[in-house]
Amino acid sequence: MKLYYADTTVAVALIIALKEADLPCELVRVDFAAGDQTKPEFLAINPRGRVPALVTKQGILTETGALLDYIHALAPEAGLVPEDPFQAAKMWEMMYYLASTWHVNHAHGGHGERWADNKASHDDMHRKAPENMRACCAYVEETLLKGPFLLGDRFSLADAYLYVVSGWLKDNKIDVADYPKLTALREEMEKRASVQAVIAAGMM
Ligand SMILES: N[C@@H](CCC(=O)N[C@@H](CS)C(=O)NCC(=O)O)C(=O)O
Repeated sequence: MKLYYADTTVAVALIIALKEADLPCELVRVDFAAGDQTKPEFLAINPRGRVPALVTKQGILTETGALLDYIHALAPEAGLVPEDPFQAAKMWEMMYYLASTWHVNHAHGGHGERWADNKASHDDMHRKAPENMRACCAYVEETLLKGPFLLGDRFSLADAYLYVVSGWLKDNKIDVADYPKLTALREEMEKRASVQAVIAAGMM
């Protein structure tokens, strides 16, 4: 398998999950600063110009949630998804929330051009993003996150996802210390070899 990723992006959650599952995978860094995600070579992999993209023997897969589920399916013995159906659904609840709301709210802060053409509109979205991200943090902190991991004492795929996207809060000038459970999750994650490896590689 070959995973296309860029540093600090949601694709790093896949790298953490691959390490947790002990699955071999070639990593291909897409240089966003050089605009490699917009070049024909990468668009042939993912025409939307986004990471992550995973090349498998059967074809190419995109979308973080689908890829995380694929990693679990390849290595169920790693126990990255709870066996209990309710607990598994709680994990998916967080992952769908991160994909559909957290990630999208964050993107409004720096990628207003995806939704509007006028600079004034981009500036307005940029100003509004911290408020929306604070609402996301409060919802995760007060409603979803049990602590220290999402589901309590056991690690699951959603923790890798939340760890990576909560690293983006500094872009919104939000101090994660304002959210004690989120802070505890980040500390717990940073004790894991998988996370230490991505930090050491400069991916976070
Ligand atoms: N829905 C996709 C979103 C992927 C996505 O937007 N990735 C960002 C990085 S976090 C990206 O590739 N951005 C390209 C760019 O900014 O040009 C997923 O969850 O995998």
